[in-house]
Amino acid sequence: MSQEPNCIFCKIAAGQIPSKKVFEDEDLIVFHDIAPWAPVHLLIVPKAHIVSHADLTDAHAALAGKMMVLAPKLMRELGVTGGFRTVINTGRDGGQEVMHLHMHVMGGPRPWAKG
Ligand code: DGP
Repeated sequence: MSQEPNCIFCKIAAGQIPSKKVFEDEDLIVFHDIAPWAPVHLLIVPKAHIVSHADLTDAHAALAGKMMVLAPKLMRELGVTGGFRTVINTGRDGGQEVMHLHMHVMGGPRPWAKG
């Protein structure tokens, strides 16, 4: 599993930095965003250090599919019944701040703080 020593999400995936974790398996870790925009705001993060959505290749198709399928499952488990938003910010112009691929999954009753 490729890791970057200075990457905050690699450190969270390795358990070196605490997080409010809701799911983990061999490929993915999911935790609550530290600065939530919505009542439930999760980050679905591959454990491997992939910089952004723009770095995905055909070899990542199963991993990307797993992220997609996990989002509604976790929202259901967390009691989000009214719908949710998924966002992947990509690169500087896409508003990406943490350079380790992650999918935001946001739900819960509106209004939200942003968005
Ligand atoms: P983005 O702009 O898409 O790169 O979003 C990065 C998100 O990561 C942002 O909503 C805040 C969140 N975040 C940054 N550092 C941490 C951290 O140490 N812990 C957690 N749980 N979330 C973090």
